[in-house]
Amino acid sequence: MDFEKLAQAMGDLDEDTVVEMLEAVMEDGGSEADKAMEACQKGMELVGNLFEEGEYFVGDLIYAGELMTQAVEILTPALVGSDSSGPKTKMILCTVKDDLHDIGKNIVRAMLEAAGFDVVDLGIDVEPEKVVEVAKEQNIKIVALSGVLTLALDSMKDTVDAIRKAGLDCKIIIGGAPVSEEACAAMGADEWAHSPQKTINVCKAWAAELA
Ligand code: B12
Repeated sequence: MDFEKLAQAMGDLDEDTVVEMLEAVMEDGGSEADKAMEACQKGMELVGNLFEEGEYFVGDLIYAGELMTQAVEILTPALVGSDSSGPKTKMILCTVKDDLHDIGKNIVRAMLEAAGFDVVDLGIDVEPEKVVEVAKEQNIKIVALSGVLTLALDSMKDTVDAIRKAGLDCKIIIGGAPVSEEACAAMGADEWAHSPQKTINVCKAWAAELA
């Protein structure tokens, strides 16, 4: 499979080629689904660059979002695997306030669920107070915050502050393109990740500590 071609087709928003190539990837059960997902994300970067250069407009971003969602739906069965033995640990996942991007969050949710977590997905543009309210009500000890915009770092910090101020004993992981070790340290989160796999490893270790 020519993954460069897939990334380019994604960047060109060429739905027919993308779907045809992804279906070909899934023919053997999806042994190369992770590489296909990487190529699709690379394609989204191309879209982002063209948007910055003024070649693409918001309508193209919306269409890119729909195409990426379709790609994720095709690939997810092969990506998630399943390891849902044992009791399920409940956790919160959401995209933080002022950020409407949810494709990455949805991938992380599918993978956490397949890894055996009971994920309370609060959706997008979620106020810090909502996270605190649900964590209190449902006695949740693990919170994962997603954000794609640079601005999301401020909302993440507000959410971490609100959780700490409420005195909740929660472990917090932040994820998405703008997060980094420095951002994590600066806002007082417990961990950060770009890849869903790291999130799963970290949350599993926390769940074991809590058990
Ligand atoms: C599709 C898209 C949209 C769609 C989103 C649809 C949807 N349902 O999500 C729509 C049209 C809504 C949109 C809107 C906007 N967008 Co937009 N969008 C994109 C685009 C092209 C792709 C995003 C995407 O889905 N990527 C694929 C997913 C799979 O990747 P991901 O989100 O990074 O997630 C992965 C990891 O980050 C990680 N991850 C994600 N979440 C979490 C959480 C945890 C806990 C962990 C551990 C890991 C993790 O795992 C995922 C899988 O590997 C990006 C370009 C890019 N390079 O990403 C721009 C981009 C993010 N958008 C951008 C902008 C500017 C906007 C707008 C402001 C445009 C406008 N003028 O209106 C608005 C903002 C709206 C808002 N308030 O949020 C900029 C952000 C710039 C910045 N640094 O802040 C980007 C980078 C484009 C660019 N280069 O300019 N957008």
